[in-house]
Amino acid sequence: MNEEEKYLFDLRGYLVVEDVLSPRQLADANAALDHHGLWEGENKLDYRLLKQYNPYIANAGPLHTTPRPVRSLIGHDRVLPYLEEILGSDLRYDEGQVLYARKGAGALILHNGNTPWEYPPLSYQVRDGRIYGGHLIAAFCLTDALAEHGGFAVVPGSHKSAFDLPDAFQSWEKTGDWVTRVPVRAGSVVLFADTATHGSWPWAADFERRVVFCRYTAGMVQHTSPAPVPEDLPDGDWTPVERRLLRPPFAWHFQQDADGYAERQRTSVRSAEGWVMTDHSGQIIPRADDGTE
Ligand SMILES: O=C(O)CCC(=O)C(=O)O
Repeated sequence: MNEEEKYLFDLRGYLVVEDVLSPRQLADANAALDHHGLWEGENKLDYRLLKQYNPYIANAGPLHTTPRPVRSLIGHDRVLPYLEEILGSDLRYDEGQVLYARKGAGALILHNGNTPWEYPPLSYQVRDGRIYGGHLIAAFCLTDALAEHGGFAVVPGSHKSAFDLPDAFQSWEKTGDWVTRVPVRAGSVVLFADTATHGSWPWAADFERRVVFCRYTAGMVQHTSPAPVPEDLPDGDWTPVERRLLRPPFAWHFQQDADGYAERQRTSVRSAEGWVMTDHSGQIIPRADDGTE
């Protein structure tokens, strides 16, 4: 994340990263999502979880059990550096799904915000010049969503708001310039802090809207249950980075076996050698050598 991106992300709670997907990646991902049958009441792509609020919008997943190349977005190398910077390099993938919407899909209520401060490990914080995003969402836009089409809605700055979102704003009963449209071209990613108040504008375009949502947390945090693991898709052909991203949450791992006691720290997605034994002897208070115990 360069200086300008960091400034904007901190200021607004979201950032648009353009042209993340190559034309090939975009075409392949869209081809894999065609012929889903959802508008005809079918589930031709065999999604295991389907959340269909109404006949015009569906959330399908879980993402990590879908076929490639859609599932490959979880560890996309253009997005990982942003995630690592904000969540730490031991981050984990927490949950994800494909959003399909067609004309007629109404607004999704505005939700979340810094207040009430319900989940400290998931909240947005800045300490010593570093952003700690808590719960970060990468929305891979597989179709355009320009201002006239609708799509992602956000209240910029609300990831730091000190007061509750008023009910009439949440329900869209009252709207105004506090809620923003975020026009995006297909292939871009909207990266946003889950604590930023967000929702959807009604979908007004004649073409189908498609977004792949990948949600991440710091390595010791879990937002959604059950935690996704590689075993959910035994023939998943997971890459080493994906396996690390799909590791259940923890910070430290204690183990006693024939080789003795080992204490391991969660490793970064960049560690080629796998788990690394961390020497914590510095934490043990040495015995005084004056004869006293
Ligand atoms: O339509 C969007 O992009 C936002 C969807 C959303 O708010 C959500 O999935 O929680």
